[in-house]
Amino acid sequence: MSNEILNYDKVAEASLAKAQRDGAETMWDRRAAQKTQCGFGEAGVCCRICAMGPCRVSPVPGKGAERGICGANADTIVARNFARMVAGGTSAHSDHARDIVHAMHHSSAEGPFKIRDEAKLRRIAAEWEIADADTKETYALAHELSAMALEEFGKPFGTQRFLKRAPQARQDVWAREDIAPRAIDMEVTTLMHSTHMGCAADYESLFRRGMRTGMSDGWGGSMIGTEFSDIMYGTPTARASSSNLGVIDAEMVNILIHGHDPNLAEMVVLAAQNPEMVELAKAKGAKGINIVGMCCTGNEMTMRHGIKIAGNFYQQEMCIITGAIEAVVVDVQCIFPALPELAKTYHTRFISTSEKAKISGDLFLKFSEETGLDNANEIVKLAVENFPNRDAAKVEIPDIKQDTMVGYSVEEIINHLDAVVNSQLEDKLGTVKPLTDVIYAGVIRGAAGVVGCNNPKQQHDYAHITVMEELIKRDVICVVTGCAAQAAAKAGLLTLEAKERCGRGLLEVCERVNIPPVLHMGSCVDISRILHIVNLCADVRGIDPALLPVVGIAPEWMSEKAVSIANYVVGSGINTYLGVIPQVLGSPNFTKLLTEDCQEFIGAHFVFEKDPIVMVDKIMEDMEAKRTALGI
Ligand code: BF8
Ligand code: SF4
Repeated sequence: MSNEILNYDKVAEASLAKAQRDGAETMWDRRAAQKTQCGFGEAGVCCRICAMGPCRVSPVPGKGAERGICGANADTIVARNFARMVAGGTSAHSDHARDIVHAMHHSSAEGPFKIRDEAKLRRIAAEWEIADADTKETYALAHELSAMALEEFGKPFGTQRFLKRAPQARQDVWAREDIAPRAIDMEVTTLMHSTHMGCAADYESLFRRGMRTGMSDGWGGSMIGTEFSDIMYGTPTARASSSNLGVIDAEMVNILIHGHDPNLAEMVVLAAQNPEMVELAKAKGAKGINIVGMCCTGNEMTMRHGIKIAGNFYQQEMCIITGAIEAVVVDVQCIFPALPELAKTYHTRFISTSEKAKISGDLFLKFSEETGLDNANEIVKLAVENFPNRDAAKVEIPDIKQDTMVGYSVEEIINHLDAVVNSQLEDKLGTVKPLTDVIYAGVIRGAAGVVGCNNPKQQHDYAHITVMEELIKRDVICVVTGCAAQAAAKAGLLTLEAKERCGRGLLEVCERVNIPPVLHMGSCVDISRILHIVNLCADVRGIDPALLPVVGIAPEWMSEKAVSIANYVVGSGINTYLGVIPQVLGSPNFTKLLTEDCQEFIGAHFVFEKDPIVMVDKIMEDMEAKRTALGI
């Protein structure tokens, strides 16, 4: 086991030492067992798309086989593999969104699935041009809107409805380059078809089709996921929470909710508030029920309820290793298949709930929109009844937690801006103009969206935190989602006090607007919130977002979803910096297309840079060049 990679993390070392004592296997043992990773796979030049293969071509031109059996060269193979990652990522985000829309379809005044933000329901309905959006009965409108949203996945004609949120200049680029996404399922299907054996072989064409598919994620699935979750469960507002493994409470029944989809988690939180359940917990010797969150489910629940954040992606095993988790409840995505086996080392029950992500080894309890609250009640009861089985000798919870502020939706950021600029006026301005004013005035130099996962190719959280700390020092405001947001929470960057770690300009903005310099905007589907606010800023200024000094950054990404995100962020005109190099270097042509050539036709490009300090230097150059071009 290599601990070198974990030196930066304050909890990992003790946690992994405990794992060894308990005889529990972790990702670090499995990583060591992998030995050296495959160089062909790393370069993206291994193809197993048909059964004549697998074929692997040389990652170094002129050395070894240059073509697979069918004649596909490195450019085609790399481009196809990359495109298939986009298809995987887009389908994950979008299928999650579909589940949210289904839940809205089942919403009613009597049932557990309710409309919590009626104003937003009416706003989106009006945006989608539903007649009488302001007067229709709430649930009739919700059902009409959800039926329309389901069509966004499979409609035979037209493009995604939310594209109109972008300024005309950006919409023109999409039309010209044919990357305005059609129905989401259609984009994924077309891309899987194009990457089938014997279909597209032109690497640039594959890139463009991949980008259009990614766009159907950002402007389709993810945006629908965000907006419809807000309508159903409430638009997030700023609130306090706490983060890191220390939020697990030795005296309570601890339930870890992990995954992505708020449907399940919302019901579990509701069930845990049931006084009967709390009484049962007390009867079993606990002080109560403590729900803690992990990964994007954690983000969804902290944004809306202040649920404590147990940690990010790497910490899923460490939570169980504390010996104090009664149940791990999961839905979809980013869940290690190793968890049920690890749970057996302790008393922990592992409960998977989605047929899309059935993980064998312990209990599968199917969650559905029809029976959601009953399912959640069963899960919470099972956890509570498991409390007496805890082995006190195996309980060791790191005494590390950090206060944090979360919940900065676009609406909440605008509320904060309004509170400062407009304190003298009766009417709210309701615009992001003050934000663009401070950027144009140079008080802050630009804005960065820092997002994505953990990856053992980077030290845990080191790249995230270094990038954020360096940016705020240089007066760049950061917005964060996903596991990057949880890294920021643990490092104390999501606090009002973090202003002391900023440059003078950003410090002043934080003081006046009463915000942290790093703003928690939610889960990974909520990168759509970042897209939205950037486009509102561009709109206010009447320009293409590609001209603004803003960047996207994924310092430690690992998932296919991240590849999809990078594609739609670049497609939206925002340069995107990746701290883990994608598996494309086996094709210098494709690499050049991503890092240089696509600038010509999309107005943005990818940057690969492993060193977070060098990355920030590059970002500052990028932002200053944009400022100069804007004449600001
Ligand atoms: O969607 S950041 S490890 S949890 S993929 Fe997964 Fe990555 Fe975390 Fe959320 Ni996003
Ligand atoms: Fe080999 Fe071509 Fe089949 Fe890929 S598609 S496995 S390169 S024969």
